[in-house]
Amino acid sequence: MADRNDAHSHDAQRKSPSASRRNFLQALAGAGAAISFSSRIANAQQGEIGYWAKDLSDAQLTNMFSTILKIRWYERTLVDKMLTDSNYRGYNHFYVGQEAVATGVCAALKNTGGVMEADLIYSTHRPSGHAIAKGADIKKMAAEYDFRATGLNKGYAGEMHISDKSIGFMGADGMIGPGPVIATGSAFAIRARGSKQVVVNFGGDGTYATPHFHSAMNNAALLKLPFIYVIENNLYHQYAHYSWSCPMKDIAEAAGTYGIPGVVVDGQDVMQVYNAAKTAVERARAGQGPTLIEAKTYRYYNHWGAPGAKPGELGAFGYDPLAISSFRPEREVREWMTRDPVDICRNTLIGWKVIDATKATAMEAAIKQEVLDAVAWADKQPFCKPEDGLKNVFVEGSVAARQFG
Ligand SMILES: Cc1ncc(C[n+]2csc(CCOP(=O)(O)OP(=O)(O)O)c2C)c(N)n1
Ligand SMILES: [Mg+2]
Repeated sequence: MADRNDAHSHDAQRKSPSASRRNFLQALAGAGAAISFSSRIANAQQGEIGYWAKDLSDAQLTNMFSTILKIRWYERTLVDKMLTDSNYRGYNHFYVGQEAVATGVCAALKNTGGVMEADLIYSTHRPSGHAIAKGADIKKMAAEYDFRATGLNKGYAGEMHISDKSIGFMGADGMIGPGPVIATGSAFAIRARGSKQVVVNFGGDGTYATPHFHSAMNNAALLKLPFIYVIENNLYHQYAHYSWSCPMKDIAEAAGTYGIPGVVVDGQDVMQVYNAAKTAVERARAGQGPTLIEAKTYRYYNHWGAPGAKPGELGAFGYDPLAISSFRPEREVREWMTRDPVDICRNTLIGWKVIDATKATAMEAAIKQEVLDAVAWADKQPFCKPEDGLKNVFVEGSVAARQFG
């Protein structure tokens, strides 16, 4: 595990931290370009990616690692809970393996100030990573996932509809498709209002096959909206390989159809994701319109819940009883696990001398404990009262009928 990033960390260990960080980024950008760009996308994006990560402070970089760890342990804790605690009422779609995508994107965004100031993100049916990276409170999330009255959304959202407007986390979405249309509507409102916010829509590879993807991209391009579509291509939608519904190797190629930049990044490497997201955010804030980012990534668990997983062990293998047959070989899961986003970020930061191995290990232990405490707190929270079920559905009080102002 420690040697996996030797190619990256080797240089870094011999030179000064800043020089090695630069070298690393150049090597990384070169490698990224080699695997990432095809046809006209290459012309649109090469040289535009920028080496933004080098401008981050040590504190910001450490924070990225902390976020990746928080997502990882929040979810691993809930995997174990689903396997061992029959009282747990949550049903979760785990994001483990994809942590670097949400973390890298949200590190490039403004995450405070509510809906009128923060950058906005629209999430999916696999929302934990997006919510945590945007800054949601994991205690309230854990309570919400178990439908407790003190949860982030008073226990009526669960995982599938969780949201937190105060940080610009506009919500999970159980429907595959419509999210980007709503998100481009937000981007249109932002442009009309003249604020400098940016809207990010996260979607899986499955969303490429929906009309909403193309409608959103077309309108965002036509209207030059401050909009970023992040496709998390984890190779499968439920139990179908993405090539069954997308004729191209890279979904990002679709950007060419709409005349906007499309970029492919290694979704296991938070720095690559951050670089691409930061470039897209700068472009959107400058009024130059949308970008499509495709992050190549992988989920370690099955589509839904914890079938095939064992308590205390990372990943789920073998048959998923919900699938008709084994939809992915065990060796594919294990191969992706050798490019783990936690390890890659950890090794990068150690190579850059931002943290050392002792600190990295201590951070992981502290975060694991923080998550265990959050889930223990959630377990003690009250359940929702049935008579409260119809509260918070409609606006209470008076609402003026008006078109403007
Ligand atoms: C409109 C609609 N059709 C079908 C489903 C059932 N469904 C839930 S998740 C999913 C696959 C999503 O795949 P992808 O977008 O690649 O995201 P991933 O699960 O891989 O993160 C499907 C088909 C749904 N939720 N909504
Ligand atoms: Mg997918």
